[in-house]
Amino acid sequence: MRGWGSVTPWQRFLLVFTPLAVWHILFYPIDDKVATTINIQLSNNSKKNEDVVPNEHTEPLVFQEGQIRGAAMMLVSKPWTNRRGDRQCYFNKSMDDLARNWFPTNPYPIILQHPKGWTATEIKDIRQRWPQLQIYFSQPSFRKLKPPKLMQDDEKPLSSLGYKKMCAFKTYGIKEAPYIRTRQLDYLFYIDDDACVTEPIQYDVFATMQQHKIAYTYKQIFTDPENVVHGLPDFVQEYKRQHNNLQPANPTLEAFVLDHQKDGSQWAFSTNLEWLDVQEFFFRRPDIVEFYRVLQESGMIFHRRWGDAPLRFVMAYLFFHNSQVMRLCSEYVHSGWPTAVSTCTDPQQQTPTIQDAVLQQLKDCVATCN
Ligand SMILES: Nc1nc2c(ncn2[C@@H]2O[C@H](COP(=O)(O)OP(=O)(O)OP(=O)(O)O)[C@@H](O)[C@H]2O)c(=O)[nH]1
Ligand SMILES: [Mg+2]
Repeated sequence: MRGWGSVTPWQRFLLVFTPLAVWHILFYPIDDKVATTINIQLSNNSKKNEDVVPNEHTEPLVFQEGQIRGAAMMLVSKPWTNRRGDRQCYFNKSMDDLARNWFPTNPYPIILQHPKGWTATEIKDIRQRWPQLQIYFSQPSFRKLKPPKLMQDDEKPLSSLGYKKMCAFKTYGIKEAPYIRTRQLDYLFYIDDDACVTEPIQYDVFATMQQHKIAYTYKQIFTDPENVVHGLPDFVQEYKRQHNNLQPANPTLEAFVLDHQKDGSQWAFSTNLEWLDVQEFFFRRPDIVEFYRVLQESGMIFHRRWGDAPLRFVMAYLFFHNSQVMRLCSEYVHSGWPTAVSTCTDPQQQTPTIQDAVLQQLKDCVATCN
């Protein structure tokens, strides 16, 4: 056996570096790198090196007899105890508001997601803090959301890869998320960890959606600027052309949008708070599945940072007719944005708008909404 003294510097480097490289490849998954880029780390609250509870642990959802199979779902940044930047709404407040303003009339499970999973300590601490909520924990994988090899914005990325993956996840990747992939849900309330329901919702939103056959519910719209929707209008026209001159399900809304385009910006739903009919969006509609396929193939979420927000808007007029998209009237707050004020005219019932909800809102605010 040779002693350390007889080893060349190059061999010494290999001896140290090889085990490190092997460890890195085996135990440092891609999503961790992505999460690190936006400062998503294991909670400071959990013990160092504490193992996350394995993904397979995901508990089956429990519903009461006859209850609609719906749930709220949130992609959480860690440490969960910290405010992200100077956001007026952040995870702890968002959960407090869910407990106060959503859960009493909408007693559905709340699924917290993180691509790195959750430790037993985090699960215990969060459940202890909101004992009145039915909280589940899951670990969605972003691995299948592969970016193209060379992205068009490579020289000056429009966003971090983590953010773009999040956009792809929210647009079509949710289909593969725990609980959705296994078809345990018919309705989904998706809420970001920096969105807060600040006014009580007095009725069962999923039941209303079911009753009126609503596919999508939203509260707010805004315009996304040209640099992050570059090519989207052409993509939509080309998509229609290549799909037997597809006629939009809501031609009036499409026509209004085309007539009021400004500076290349695009209308978008504030998807930090949205309700979806899961079967419609991900399983029942071959035309929508085809749209996701072509979108994914184009790689444009990665090339030009198209967000789920303008994409959902395009989907609203391509695939849903004018009474399938409902607008909630209750107030909510997102991040550091101005409050999306209450538009409820009947505070007791808080009646949502169903007929031509988007068109009505657009007509009211075409000059001022941003
Ligand atoms: N896994 C993962 N989640 C992310 C990433 N970036 C954001 N998220 C989550 O995705 C949601 C939206 O992120 P935000 O940073 O609020 O994005 P935004 O709402 O477009 O931007 P703001 O206007 O700054 O709030 C939040 O629930 C975040 O926790 C990421 O890189 N990886
Ligand atoms: Mg946000």
